[in-house]
Amino acid sequence: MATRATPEIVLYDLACTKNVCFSPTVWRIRLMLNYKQIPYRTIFLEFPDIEPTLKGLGLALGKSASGSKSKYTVPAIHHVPTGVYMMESTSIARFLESTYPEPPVPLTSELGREIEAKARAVGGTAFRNSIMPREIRILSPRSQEYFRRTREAALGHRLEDLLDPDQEDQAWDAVDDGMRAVSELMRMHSAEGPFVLGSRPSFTDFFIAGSLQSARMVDEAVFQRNMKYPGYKDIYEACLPHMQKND
Ligand SMILES: N[C@@H](CCC(=O)N[C@@H](CS)C(=O)NCC(=O)O)C(=O)O
Repeated sequence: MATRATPEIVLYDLACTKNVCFSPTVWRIRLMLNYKQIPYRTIFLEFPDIEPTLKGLGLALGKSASGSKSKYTVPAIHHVPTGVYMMESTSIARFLESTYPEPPVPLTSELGREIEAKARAVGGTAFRNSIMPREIRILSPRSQEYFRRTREAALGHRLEDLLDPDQEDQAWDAVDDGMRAVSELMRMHSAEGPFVLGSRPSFTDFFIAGSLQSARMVDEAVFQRNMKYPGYKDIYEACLPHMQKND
């Protein structure tokens, strides 16, 4: 095993003015790297530099899960010992699990799939609508221009339109029952430990903790909206030791 001083992985992440990881998808991979203690270093890319940089590394686009053409995104990794370059968090997670099997991180489980699907369906829109208009505040001017142009084209309105305090409170109130139900699902094995499957983390825990940590890096109040649900809180706090390296 190489020492910590010899990175085996180069992790391509998203740049922000705080110089920390704030991407939920990159956090999932970072949590795996930290938990498995795989030595790595990070290269932060500005939004408009992601495509040219990853193209320059020879990465090719495939089809996304929905069948549409995918786009260049982070996380991406370079596995130094084998010279492998890879994009897409699920492919990267599979590669890390097979290359570094100890300690194991179960990538899927029936309960995990249910939690991920329900968390996305219940809280996804409120979460995204609270994060997106605040995320732009921690971007550089170049990334801000890219982010505003691409996100406002997709939304069909200005980012700031999402910041109406009453509408935002109403959106979170409307998902309260659903969030409680997902939180209870997360606590199904709480007698054995804080994680979805009990005493040890799985990729679902990293999905949850990664999203919460990314929210925290963007806006503490949005993060706290989630932390009032015990299942989310337990998983986040149990993952904290594996979120110390964030740059
Ligand atoms: N399917 C991708 C999604 C990753 C993703 O959406 N990454 C965002 C950052 S959180 C990105 O790189 N966006 C680039 C862009 O919007 O141009 C994965 O799971 O790896």
